[in-house]
Amino acid sequence: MTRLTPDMIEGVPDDKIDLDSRLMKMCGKTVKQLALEGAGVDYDVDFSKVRVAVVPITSGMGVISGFSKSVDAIVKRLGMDSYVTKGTDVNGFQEGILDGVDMIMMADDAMFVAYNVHAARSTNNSWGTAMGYAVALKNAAGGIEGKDVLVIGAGLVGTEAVQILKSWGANVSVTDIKFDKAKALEERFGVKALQDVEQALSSHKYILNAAPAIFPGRLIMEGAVISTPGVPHYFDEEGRRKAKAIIHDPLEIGTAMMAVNSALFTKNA
Ligand code: 2YJ
Repeated sequence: MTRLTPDMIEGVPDDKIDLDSRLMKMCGKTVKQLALEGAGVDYDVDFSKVRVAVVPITSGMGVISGFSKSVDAIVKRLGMDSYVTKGTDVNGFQEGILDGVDMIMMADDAMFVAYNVHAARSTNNSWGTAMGYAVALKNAAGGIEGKDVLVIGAGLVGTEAVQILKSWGANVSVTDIKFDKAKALEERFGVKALQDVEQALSSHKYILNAAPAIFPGRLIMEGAVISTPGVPHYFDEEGRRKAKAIIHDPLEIGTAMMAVNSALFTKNA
């Protein structure tokens, strides 16, 4: 899993109007609307009574400057009542519990979770990212059932994305620079593993990229819709011109998806 750097999340969440207006243009929905759809809810939900503690975690490679503040801001934008705990790690967790919060969000180097205290259930960022970007792809593609979709990357996010897209009736192919990883998903989920990444790219209009990737413009299909949580990724001018939509943000879509899903475990809305 890629470790975010302060650079990547500087200014996250960006001006809300910016991400929401970009998403509106490409998908016809805001971040919150996409997250609600991903959680299986087709109406607006008032989250103002949901209290969230974001706990900075110092273990492993330590606190990423701006990370907790960004998560806090993203969750606030969904209308939740959120704050960053003063304490870190277990101390911060306990601070949230004693404050009576409904949800605790925290991340170390391997795992980022939204833990719903009442339901004793957590939503993790791999699923949140896969679902958030899959819903965005589905909306930008005008529906995904029966369409050929390429998932690039057979890691944690790619594995979740393959299952989600397949469950929506897409014809899913998966590719990975380590072909045996793609092959393993073929065997587990009955999707198609493709070895030639260039060939796979140039023959797909709908792509969910869950890996660091370079997208040479000559391989991008005219009108392609590329939903790409994977970082770093690079598109040249030709690729940007040919693609109908390139959906990306460093943190917000996956985080919003996790928070909304977790909140709905106990919200009888
Ligand atoms: O609390 C902190 O500031 C840090 N412990 C945050 C660590 C954030 N974790 C990562 O960057 C992970 N590699 C995964 C994040 C997944 C984002 N898609």
